[in-house]
Amino acid sequence: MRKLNWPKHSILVIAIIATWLTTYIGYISSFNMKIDNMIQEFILFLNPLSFLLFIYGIALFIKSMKRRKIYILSISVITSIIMFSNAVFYRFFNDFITLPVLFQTSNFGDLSSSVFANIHVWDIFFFTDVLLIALAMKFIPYNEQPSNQRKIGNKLYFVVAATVLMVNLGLSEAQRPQLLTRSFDRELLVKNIGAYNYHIYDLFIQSKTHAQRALADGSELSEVANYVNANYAEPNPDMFGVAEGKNVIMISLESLQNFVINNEMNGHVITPFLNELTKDPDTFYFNNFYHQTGLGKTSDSEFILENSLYGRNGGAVFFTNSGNTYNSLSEKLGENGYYTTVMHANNRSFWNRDIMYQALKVDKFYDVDSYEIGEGQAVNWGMKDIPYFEQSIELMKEMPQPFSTRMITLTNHHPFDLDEEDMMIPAYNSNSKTLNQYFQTVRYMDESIKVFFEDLKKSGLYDNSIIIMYGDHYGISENHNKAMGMYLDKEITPLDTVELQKVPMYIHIPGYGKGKVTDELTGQMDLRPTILHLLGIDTKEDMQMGSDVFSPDHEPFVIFRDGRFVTKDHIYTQEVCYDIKTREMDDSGACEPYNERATTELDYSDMIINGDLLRFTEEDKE
Ligand code: GP9
Ligand code: MN
Repeated sequence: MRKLNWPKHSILVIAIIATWLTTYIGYISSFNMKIDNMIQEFILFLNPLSFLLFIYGIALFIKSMKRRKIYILSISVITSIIMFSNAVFYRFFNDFITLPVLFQTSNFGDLSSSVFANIHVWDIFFFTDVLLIALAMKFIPYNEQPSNQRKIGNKLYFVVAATVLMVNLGLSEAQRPQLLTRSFDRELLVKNIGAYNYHIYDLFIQSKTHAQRALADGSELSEVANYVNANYAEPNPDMFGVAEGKNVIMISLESLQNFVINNEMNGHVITPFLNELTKDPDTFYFNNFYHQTGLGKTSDSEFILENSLYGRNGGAVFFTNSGNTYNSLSEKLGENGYYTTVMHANNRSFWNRDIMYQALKVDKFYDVDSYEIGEGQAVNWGMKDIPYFEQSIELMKEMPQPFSTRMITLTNHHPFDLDEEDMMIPAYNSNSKTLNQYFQTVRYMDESIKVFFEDLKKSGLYDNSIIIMYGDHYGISENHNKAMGMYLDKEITPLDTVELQKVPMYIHIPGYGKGKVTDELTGQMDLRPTILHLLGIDTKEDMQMGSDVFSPDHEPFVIFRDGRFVTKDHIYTQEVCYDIKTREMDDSGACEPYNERATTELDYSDMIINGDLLRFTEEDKE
């Protein structure tokens, strides 16, 4: 055979290309990732490259040729194993591997046997790169002559690698803003930053959590418990148990803010059904109710409802602390004979729900696979709310009773796109397309709730259920203040911005007859104790930070995740205390005691979560 003169570093280049292509072909053949456009397709193709350039690039620093070859080959084996294990895992769980699942295997039943059942012969494909690299090593001489140019070459190499990473991140950020800070979905992460970078990211998040947990011990719990006990509000005897034994339907109203209720837009009623409901004798409507979510958005609202604890400051607690022990609303309902469920027609891994719901002891998660999305039944983020509600009722009929279900709506989500046939009112006419369309999707959501109530009555489940509905978080951010100001006919101040965080909350008890509109100041943290008390379930021993809104001792005080707060008379924002009535600054020190309490409460909540302190109460129980 004629001896070819292979260029320097041929083996390295072959290794990078072989693993890159194997990974990419692996992506498209073994994972069912939704790609919406050409840019996303390109990102998917590009995303393994930056990691591979870096990791294989380390070989350039290894002087011995033999070791260098061993290193390159080992990397190809490791990357192949990573892709192979993810593919097998995906067949079973429709999700990518995250570290907590490796430690939580008991939750998955007999994982090992299902793993074997999910290995296919053609999975050998994931090792194609290893084979190619081994062949290359056999036939191509890797003879690098030492030269002065080497250092410059190495530098240039890593500049290229960094550039590829930047281009990759730039494109991803444009497609999915806040991807890394919010880390909302494993599939999105893999699609954008690639499987390998995702695992590094996951390792980083999980080890941070792990370290904080390791440092905690049970002694901190008693300090928190003292605070919680001191703030416990006895249930109102008139309300305790009014809905005992009934099914509980909790509806998360996506991005619904309170300003649309009982309001019009250019002469069009925005929420006719929800407006009627405010006057309904079976309904309590809370018009002074705040969301308390942070970066975790919907998932934070779920977390707050389940635990009456705050989400985390710098990320989504659904991702960072899904391995914790909780004493969730679902767990508590389960202990009281309820079949507990969540219904949401989205990808199960979104917000890490599939993993977090196990920690929250939700019996069953009806995700997108439980629904049939027919032609024209999806828009924007996925299944439209009306068919979603219709199909959910059918699923509910099959549930053992009493059941609890948390229903998470989706259509009224940024960017508030809607099909023409679902637009029941025209768009608004401000400079913000987001706000303009918002009114239309809110109107659609209102219709979907009306349909839900009607169908629930037809199903026969209505009389034996209570329905709690609440907005999960804001829909219109401060970026749209100008348009919002035009709609509300005033300039939006920081004080208004706080008040715009009000979301509607309804408690509907069929046959109750004594409902009313109430302006009691309350927030999502109060939902858990309120609901449990309505069902006649005691919460005195629970580590929760909110209090029953019907209790005579309920304190009107709402703390935001970022430290802003609202009291009966004051709002504290941007480190300024405002008088709500006069709308002026109040420097009499009226906010100070509350400020201290707000900091303490947020700190205690963080302590519980970061230290996984509730695991110590579990130990007590045993
Ligand atoms: C997705 C839905 C929306 O499943 O809950 O999440 P959000 O972006 O509102 O947090
Ligand atoms: Mn949401």
